[in-house]
Amino acid sequence: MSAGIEAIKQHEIKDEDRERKACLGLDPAGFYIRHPPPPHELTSFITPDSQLFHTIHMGGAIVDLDSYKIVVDGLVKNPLQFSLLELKQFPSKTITAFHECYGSPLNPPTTNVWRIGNVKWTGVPLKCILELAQPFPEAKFVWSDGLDYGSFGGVTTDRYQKDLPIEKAMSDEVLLAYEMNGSPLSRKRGGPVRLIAPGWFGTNMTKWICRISLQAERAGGPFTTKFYNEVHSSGNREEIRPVWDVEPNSMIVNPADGAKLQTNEVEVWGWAWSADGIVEVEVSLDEGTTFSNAEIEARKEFSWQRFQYSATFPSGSHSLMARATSTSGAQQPVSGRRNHVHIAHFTVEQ
Ligand SMILES: Nc1nc2c(c(=O)[nH]1)N[C@H]1C(S)=C(S)[C@@H](COP(=O)(O)O)O[C@H]1N2
Ligand SMILES: [Mo]
Repeated sequence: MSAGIEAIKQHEIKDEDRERKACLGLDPAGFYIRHPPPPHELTSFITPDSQLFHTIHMGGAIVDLDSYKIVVDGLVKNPLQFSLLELKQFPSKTITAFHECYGSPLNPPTTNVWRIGNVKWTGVPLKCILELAQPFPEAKFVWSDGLDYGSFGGVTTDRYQKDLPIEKAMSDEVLLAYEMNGSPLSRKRGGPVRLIAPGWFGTNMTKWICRISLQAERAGGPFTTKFYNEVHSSGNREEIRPVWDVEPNSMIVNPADGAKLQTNEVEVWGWAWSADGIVEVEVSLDEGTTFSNAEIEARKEFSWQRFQYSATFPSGSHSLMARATSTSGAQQPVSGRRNHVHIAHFTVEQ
């Protein structure tokens, strides 16, 4: 262990948190965001690691593989723990899923950030592990702890901690993943193991996961209370909505915003996604007065879906809008929310 890492590892670990001893320290870079490339560069169905955004709040955990284990406890009949090698003994599953960051919880976004990609995760369904642990009926939430700790937004915490309602945790798609796009998870991606909750925002997918705890209530740490809750007002009622499932969203890949085209025949295409899948994408060439249906590909597991609209455009400037509707009927708003429609301007110079 380098002297630098030792210096950073200052916090005390209590005996009941023994699994946290596998954390050798945090990446000294601390808070880390890597922004995605502009939409017109995200041309590949599977986003390579080099193009995928990153969000790390307090610093990436440096993990000692020899002592690394995941503990399962709380409201379970059969508490257990396992190493990475033991986890790999369970049947694995690979799921293609879009991966989206909500944006900063300090200043919840009202404009679209398109921090999005689409990747393949491989790991063990969390359900297999929970079935072994046998949750009591009172267990309503599954808390997940990461090995990272520190300060974010003026709050100090001894762990990154999130929660999933038991119904989502027991779904077939939630994984304890150890690979992304066929390669072992890198340290920055949360290796050796992270939680994956396809269809839900990235914030729920705890990296460097070291504890899974079944509980009757939502988790009480800052990342589930102070951060990552949206307040919706309807009439004089205020409703708190955790940042969980992803609302319909879409992105125009072609033509690029600002493109100057030498042809009238344009294949408009892009990606659309939501927790429950997209059933319709419409395209508007008159700023939302009239819409035409685009063709849309079926979703593969929890992937994003390609839409396409081919048309002949006259010479001159054009404004192009795409709007997605999800299975539940929810539709992207034109403005005001983080999932508002994408507009690309382009010119036909032919
Ligand atoms: N332990 C831990 N897990 C975490 C985070 C974190 O800071 N610490 N960031 C979350 C957020 S907000 C997002 S969007 C995703 C980003 O995952 P990626 O950087 O591997 O793409 O990880 C989530 N899991
Ligand atoms: Mo995020």
